[in-house]
Amino acid sequence: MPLHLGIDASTQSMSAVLIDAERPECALCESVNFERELPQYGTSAGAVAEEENPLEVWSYPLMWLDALDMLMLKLARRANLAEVVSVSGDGQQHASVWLNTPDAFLGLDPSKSLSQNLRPHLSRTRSPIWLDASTKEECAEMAAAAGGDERVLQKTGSVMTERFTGAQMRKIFKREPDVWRATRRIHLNSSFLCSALCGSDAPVDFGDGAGMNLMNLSSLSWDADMLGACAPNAGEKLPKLAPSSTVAGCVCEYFQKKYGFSKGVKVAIFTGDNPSSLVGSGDSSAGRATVSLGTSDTFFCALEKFSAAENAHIFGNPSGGFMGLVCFRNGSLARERLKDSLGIDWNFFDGSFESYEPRADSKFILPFYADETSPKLRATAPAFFGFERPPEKIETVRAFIEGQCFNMFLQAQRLGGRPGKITLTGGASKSEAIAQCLADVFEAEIFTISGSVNSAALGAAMRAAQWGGEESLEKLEAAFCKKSRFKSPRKEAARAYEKKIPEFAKLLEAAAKDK
Ligand code: XUL
Repeated sequence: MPLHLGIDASTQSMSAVLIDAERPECALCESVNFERELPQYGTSAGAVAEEENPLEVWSYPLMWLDALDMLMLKLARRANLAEVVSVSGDGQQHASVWLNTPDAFLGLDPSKSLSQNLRPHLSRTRSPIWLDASTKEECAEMAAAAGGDERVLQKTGSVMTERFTGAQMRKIFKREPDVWRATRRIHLNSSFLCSALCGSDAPVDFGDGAGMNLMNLSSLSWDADMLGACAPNAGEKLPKLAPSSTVAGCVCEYFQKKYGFSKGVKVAIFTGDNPSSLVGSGDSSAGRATVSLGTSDTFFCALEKFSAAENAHIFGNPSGGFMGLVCFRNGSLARERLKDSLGIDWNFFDGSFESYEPRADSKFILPFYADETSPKLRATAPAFFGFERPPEKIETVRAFIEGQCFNMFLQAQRLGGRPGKITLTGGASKSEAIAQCLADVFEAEIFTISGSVNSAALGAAMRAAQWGGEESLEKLEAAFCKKSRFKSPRKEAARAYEKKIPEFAKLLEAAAKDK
């Protein structure tokens, strides 16, 4: 049976899913949790924050390599890896890996571990990751050098963003000149792991490359102005850019000898975790969107054309074209704080839309407990508007959820189009209240994914099957992205919200101005 392997290198763990396109029910999943299974690195949920400056957050490339060895060992115990015909993967976006040579991956020795093989080639043992927010100064410098925020947005699909790799590279160039000089290759987490797998220097795909503020989304190449704004010789240190459909090579001898892979197993280049989730959620084509409700909430959707949008990030869509992503900092943590402050439980929270008929009144909550990124505003507590008396608990919950959904709708609208179908994923995706409110606010059908496979890892396995194994995306989506309809929009509620949303937008705008 030809099997396709997807590897998802996320922040807290590395997971694998092995699929057979003819037998979708038999997907095999394995995972390595960084904090628990690789305690020697001392990470907390896969990351380390600097004690004196918690804005600085990193992880360890050697830990990721140890996890890859561990994951392969676990897989080899449960499956015959000689049956794998193609592999692909994805990684947390923005994280950079610093190497003293692009040839580091050649001739990996199977008598040693991956980390032993590659340790001598790291010019820096730490990898700044997406949780790092320490590059405010470098963002300002790069924006100024490249002609201002708007120009950077139009070129790279995002304004200068602290966690993005370009600003992180500039920071290391400024503060660690020896490291900068010694470095001849800067990989992303995704292209680094792909390189290890095929034993050669792999390209960065358009999906993950767009998360660096260095790629020009019109020409799909490294942008000379952005590279110039970043640091001297930055371009020479980066891998090539390539479409996500590129086959980088074959699984190298290291994995053949150690874990039983066959010769000639194709490796489709890795992408970022969000682009991979777009594929794994079955939302690769325009007109649909995914809402992931997690620590922070994200909204993302496929876009046919590149069009920059304020507060959004545009990345390459692995299936062709682009994708827009909006990230909301006040997600599950904000909902949890509301629940705790009201002394209610999740059943009360989730049941709050049962027999609720929204009216077009002017009662609103701006649902932010902390500074928000979309839109950019400062906040420490939710703000109440239009309530004559302190609201009942249930009223508070409803207005809070409405506030989150109104904001998501307003920010998502900037990406153009209106999704008729939304797939809900993430921890809070079972919430009846949030699902109903999203359905009414977006006037969209809400679906949840039937299987329990993590959507990024599944997307990676689907990409392996598509580009390395020649399966069609349509067939893969029909087999692996089965969804159930969860909630439908209600006409009356949608009409009420149509009136309320412009009023909410004004309150939001005023709050953002005050920042
Ligand atoms: C996206 C982002 C995160 C990471 C980790 O811009 O920073 O979603 O990809 O999941």
